Amino acid sequence: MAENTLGVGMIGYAFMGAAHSQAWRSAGHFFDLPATARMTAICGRDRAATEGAAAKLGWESVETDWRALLERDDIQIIDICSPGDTHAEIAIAALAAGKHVLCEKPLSNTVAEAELMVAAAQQARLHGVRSMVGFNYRRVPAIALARKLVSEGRLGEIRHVRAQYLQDWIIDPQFPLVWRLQAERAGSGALGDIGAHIVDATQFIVGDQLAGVSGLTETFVKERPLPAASSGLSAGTGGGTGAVTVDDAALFIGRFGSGALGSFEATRFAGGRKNAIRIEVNGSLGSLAFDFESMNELHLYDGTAAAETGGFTRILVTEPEHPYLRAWWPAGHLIGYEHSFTHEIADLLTDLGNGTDPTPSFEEGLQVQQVLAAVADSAAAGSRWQSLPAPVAATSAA
Ligand code: SOE
Repeated sequence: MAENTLGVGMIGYAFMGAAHSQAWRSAGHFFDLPATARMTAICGRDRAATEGAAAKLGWESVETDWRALLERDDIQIIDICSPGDTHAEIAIAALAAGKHVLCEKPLSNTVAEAELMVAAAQQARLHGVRSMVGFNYRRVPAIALARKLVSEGRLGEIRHVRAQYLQDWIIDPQFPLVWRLQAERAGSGALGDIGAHIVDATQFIVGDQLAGVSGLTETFVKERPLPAASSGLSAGTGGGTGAVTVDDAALFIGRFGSGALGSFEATRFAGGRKNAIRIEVNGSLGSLAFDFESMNELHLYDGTAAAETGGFTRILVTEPEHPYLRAWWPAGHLIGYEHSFTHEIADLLTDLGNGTDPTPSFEEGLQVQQVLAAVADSAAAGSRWQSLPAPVAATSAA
């Protein structure tokens, strides 16, 4: 392979596998990167289906056992796009085998697993083997711009952080019991799947972590039809029903280290909301507001401006000065959801090419897992306040 070409082995070919494949295909064509990715192998349990995915998504070869990826000398990066119950075993083994790891969110299904993954990442880092968690919404330019404006003090002292992640794909009680609705596969429901995103994105924007939370969760539909065996659930399913073992919705409040107050809502039962991420931050000098359904816009309120002309300003985040945008189109030509993954892969390859550690780190993924667990514990204890431990700092290579 050419100088600084890194072979990628990806596990999984569903929604995230397709989103990552698009990013592996495109990142090097839009960003000048110090390392080049080669889409060497895609892995899935069913050979025929995986061969179809390889042809469709642009992968050179197929494996049906993820362990085979770790034994290949033509693979330097492992990209984990499989359900959360697989993350820890694969990531820990891949890091020990000297492979860099990109792991989809949430990092794992439990804090205990995440702690083992952090230990493996810290050990691997000593040998220049690096790791990253796939919180892609950090790489939406408007969210990256929001972080920049907060870090420059444009909002002053942060007082409120308000975030929602609203979906409605399982409102129908006849929607089958897919893996995301099974605790042993997904860990939790809306809380870990989409709540993780707003925890990470808001902490990223304000540059601060939650210090304590109180929450409540609900499972509105407690039994669902078992899906066909092809869904990946236990063989022979199909006909009959099974218990939903995760939350359908989670609401929680929190206090950040700075004293700012946070309110969060993650639900799959907001009828009519397909993938609505809404974030508003209020500070002593101003506010900002983001809505993923208008993902190329950021609304900024400058509290220091004259009242006569005051109010929220709509920033169209498509200028070359805006994060990532120089790689794309002239101002005003919008970008989409898939670009956040291209930015994620571009940043990963930049770090791997430069020998620096990608973010978010596994330590940041662990901290999100701790928040999720604290919300779940609070909900189980009748919404009792749960304090959070100080975040584990990402080690640098020795
Ligand atoms: C399902 O809720 C899902 O695919 C999440 O798993 C993704 O992380 C989110 O970006 C879109 O919705």
